[in-house]
Amino acid sequence: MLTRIDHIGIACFDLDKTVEFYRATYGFEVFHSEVNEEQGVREAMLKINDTGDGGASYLQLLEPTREDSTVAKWLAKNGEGVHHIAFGTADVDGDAADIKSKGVRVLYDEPRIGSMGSRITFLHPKDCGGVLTELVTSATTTEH
Ligand code: CMX
Ligand code: CO
Repeated sequence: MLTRIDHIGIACFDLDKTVEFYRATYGFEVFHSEVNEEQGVREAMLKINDTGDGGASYLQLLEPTREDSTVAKWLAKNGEGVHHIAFGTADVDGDAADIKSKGVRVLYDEPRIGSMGSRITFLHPKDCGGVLTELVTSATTTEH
């Protein structure tokens, strides 16, 4: 069951500059940052609020680390902006299988590693009304 907005993914050319915009404008601080080589991103997670399922909602600011990454390709085509949304679930495997059975393309056969050791998969934007949609099970067990 999808129980929260886990994050909104925002693509940018300059992560440090974008982090500073969110700090100066809204007062949001970086909760966590990392490089995910598999996804080809350097990212900062800004925690906005805790959620009723024991998880939290974040903004995920994304800067590409290489030209052939999905985010670099998207930025070249669209410029900076909202890249994807992510729903949180305690069971990414079960929810992905359930959604796949409804005819929506799930991009990975098995969930991969996302922010903060979470397990993630994606739904094809062409099957989701133009919205690239991620499913996330966080590494923390508090939501179970
Ligand atoms: N949102 C909405 N539509 C998108 C999109 C996005 N983020 N990215 C691509 N599309 C659309 C394109 O506009 C294009 O549509 P048209 O054919 O109408 O022009 C179509 O999808 C195909 O796009 P493409 O540029 O040819 O890109 P690819 O098919 O090579 O890749 C996708 C698209 C979704 C398969 C790829 O972006 C992907 O695998 N995404 C999942 C991984 C990811 O995004 N990782 C970064 C974030 C990591 C994290 O959140 O932790
Ligand atoms: Co994401």
